[in-house]
Amino acid sequence: MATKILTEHLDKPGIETFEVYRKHGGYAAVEKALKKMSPDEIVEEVKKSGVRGRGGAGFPMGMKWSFLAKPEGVPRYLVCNADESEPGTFKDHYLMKSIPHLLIEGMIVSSFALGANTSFIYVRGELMYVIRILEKAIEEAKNAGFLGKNILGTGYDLEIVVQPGGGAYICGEETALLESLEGKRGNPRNKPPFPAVKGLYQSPTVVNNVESIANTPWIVNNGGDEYAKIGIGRSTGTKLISASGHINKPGVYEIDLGLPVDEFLNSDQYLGGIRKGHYLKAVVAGGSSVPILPADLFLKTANGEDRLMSYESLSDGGFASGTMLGSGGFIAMDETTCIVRNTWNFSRFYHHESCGQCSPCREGTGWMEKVLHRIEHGHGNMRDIDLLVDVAKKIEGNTICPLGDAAAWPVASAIRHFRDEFEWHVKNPSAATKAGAVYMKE
Ligand code: L3W
Ligand code: SF4
Repeated sequence: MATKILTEHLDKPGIETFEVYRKHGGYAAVEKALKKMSPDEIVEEVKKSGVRGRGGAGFPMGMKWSFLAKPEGVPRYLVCNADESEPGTFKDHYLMKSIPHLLIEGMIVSSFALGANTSFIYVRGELMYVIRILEKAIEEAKNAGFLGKNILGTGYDLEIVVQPGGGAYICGEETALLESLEGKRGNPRNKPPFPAVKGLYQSPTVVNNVESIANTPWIVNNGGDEYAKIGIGRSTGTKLISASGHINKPGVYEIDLGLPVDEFLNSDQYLGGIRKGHYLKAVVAGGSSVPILPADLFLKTANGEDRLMSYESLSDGGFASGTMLGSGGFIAMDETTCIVRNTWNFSRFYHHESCGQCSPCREGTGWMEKVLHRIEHGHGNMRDIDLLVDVAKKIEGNTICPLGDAAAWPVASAIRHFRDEFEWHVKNPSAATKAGAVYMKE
């Protein structure tokens, strides 16, 4: 039986309103945290839960909180990263529009734990209607005494500000987001210093993803130990997965971490299998930034074990035969997918979204896009395939922010696992450029 931490009440009519959310136990965590717990006790519960950042990096949330510097007289900030722009990822959007008070409740509990009196939710600018939903939820919470001055008579003050982003993918990178929040161009900063030491306005700041923060009310209500019982190993709790592609039941699913990928893909409770008459060719499990895997390697690890939906199992085998859970943007591709075209498409995205600060990313993403374009359009040669591998290698690990790696990995992994398809494009330019033409392995 799947655990429902974030989605339990989504089927309740009117759950987006304060009244209905409260009727179903909402804001109990705020009462408990502010009246019965100290900030350090909340941090301790989050540490015990083992919950890891749900935005893509999977960094332990409690550890990040405990890194927050606390210099005397300097304000601290909590910033919620709701700039969800990763191709294939749409779970934060779904959560915020369906149950906005869960995020607001999580923001209050987390801000209290971190000692923040002003907190921000930076929402991708295209989601204006979600911004209005969040602003309404904040107003309702304020009217009920859960936000503003002297919350529930405890002496704790908190304001939450919703800030629309400007539509740049790079502003989802935490330091670019902080620059943008300060009113500047969203260029990532060099790290260290990490935001926990010097973040917004050079003050200590925690940046957490929407889903991460939405887990905190449950952790406060039930305790970190209970949370840690869900999941597998160091992949504790549940995870929202945005599922798309050639599956029967696309959508957002809350799964217990550790669910076998075969069950997730093929059971009726989840994705319902690949569309009728087709079979799985490849999977991108964690958003476009993670390595692509062919179906056989996706279902079983290199050791022949069943692959699980967990941070560890998905990355088993490193980049030779593994991938990453990332942000949980699960894209299934059947045999009608052209891997070269798909890789070119991802490359186009990263080239367009590169901020241009560092040469390996600025130039490398452009070169990869150009070379992939010519292979896809029948003008490539065999040396181009190795050139792509070489450019990807030169980007990886040599840039200010992870966008460089995110651009390199899909290209490197596509060539590693589907080299014959790239070669087929070069050898058969007229066949490859025909509308709908796809390489079929003999
Ligand atoms: C204090 C230290 N803090 C690390 C903090 C750091 C950050 C977090 C993780 O990239 C990935 C990227 C995308 N003292 C610290 C410390 N921290 N050491 O921990 O840091 P990091 O550098 O591992 O990752 P990141 O920069 O947060 C995120 C991948 O996620 N991704 C992203 C997709 C985008 C979305 C979206 O649109 N919503 O999810 C998908 O795979 O490629 O690798 O907070 O400050 N010593
Ligand atoms: Fe900008 Fe790319 Fe460098 Fe990130 S890696 S700072 S996006 S140029």
